[in-house]
Amino acid sequence: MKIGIVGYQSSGKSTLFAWLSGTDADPSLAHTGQTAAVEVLDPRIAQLAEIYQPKKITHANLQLVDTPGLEKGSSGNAAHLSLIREAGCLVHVVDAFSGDDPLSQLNSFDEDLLLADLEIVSRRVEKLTESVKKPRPSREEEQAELEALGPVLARLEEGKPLAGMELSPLQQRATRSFQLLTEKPQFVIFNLGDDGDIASKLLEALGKATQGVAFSVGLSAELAEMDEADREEFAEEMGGVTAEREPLLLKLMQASGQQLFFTAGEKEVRSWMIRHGATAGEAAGGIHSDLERGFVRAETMSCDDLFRLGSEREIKANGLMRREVRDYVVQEGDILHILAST
Ligand SMILES: Nc1nc2c(ncn2[C@@H]2O[C@H](COP(=O)(O)OP(=O)(O)OP(=O)(O)O)[C@@H](O)[C@H]2O)c(=O)[nH]1
Ligand SMILES: [Mg+2]
Repeated sequence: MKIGIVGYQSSGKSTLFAWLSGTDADPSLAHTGQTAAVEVLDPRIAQLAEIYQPKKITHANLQLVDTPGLEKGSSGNAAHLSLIREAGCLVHVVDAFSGDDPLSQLNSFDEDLLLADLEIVSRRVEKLTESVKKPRPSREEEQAELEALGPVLARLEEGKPLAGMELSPLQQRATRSFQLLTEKPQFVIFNLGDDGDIASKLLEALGKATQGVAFSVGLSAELAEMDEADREEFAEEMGGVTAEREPLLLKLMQASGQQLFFTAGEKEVRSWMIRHGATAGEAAGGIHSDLERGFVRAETMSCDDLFRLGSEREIKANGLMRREVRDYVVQEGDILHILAST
């Protein structure tokens, strides 16, 4: 899944992208967006490595996309919005360093996204309304689509994002190809200047429904470049406005509705990313399509149990190695060993 770094112009998106991915944002890709795969380093990998002493360690990747900034006051550049549409989750970088009110920027950006969705849905509804008047074989289908889109349109007209709305299967089908922006999970980063005092006020204003953090992207990136000795001193001097890369990546992963599971053996210890609610069969498919096709069972234990007991042998002795079937819903932190017939 792609995580789109979005926001108004000059809010610090490319600075965030460069810091998190370790690659400089390429200015020649400013209009098309730039993608990087970023390793998510979960601390449990080191614990697993200690137990299994593997030959190889591999980390799951997060796909980050640096998108061009939207222009304030314009209703959104269609080409830029279409790039954002491809992302499964939006990380909204808000300028909280220049003196421009961050909360009104946040609201107006959300409004821009909402208006873009509203335009798409209302255009489709208008088209269907005309179309169902004509006696055509597709009429019944179009009537059903029109009825499905009614409540979606009404919600957008009320100014509410689709993210909190329970969509019926028919509504999901009717909206899927639109890749609506307000349906995507959002994570907010208030990009602070060197003053951290406003952080708590900003985060409070976000409310419970939206996750977010407040720190200085620029200073965090600078800090990452320093050697260890200077780093601590600088971080202290900056009064806690900097953030650490690894925990932030884990937060972004969680916000995007994904989680980690692990595979562990003498050959390799590895983390994998799958969506919340995914089954053991899907997890197997993420590793290799052959494993999904020939899936027999998933021998499963949890990291917590393993770290507590110290070895797989102890896990088995305590009856904590489970045999799960294809439909088993994978839990965050599961260690899976997939058995498949080939
Ligand atoms: N004071 C301060 N300035 C920042 C910070 N982050 C970015 N900037 C400045 O904001 C300007 C834009 O930064 P970028 O990261 O290129 O912003 P962007 O969001 O990618 O901009 P566009 O791609 O043009 O939309 C640069 O001049 C940065 O130096 C920050 O944390 N603090
Ligand atoms: Mg940029």
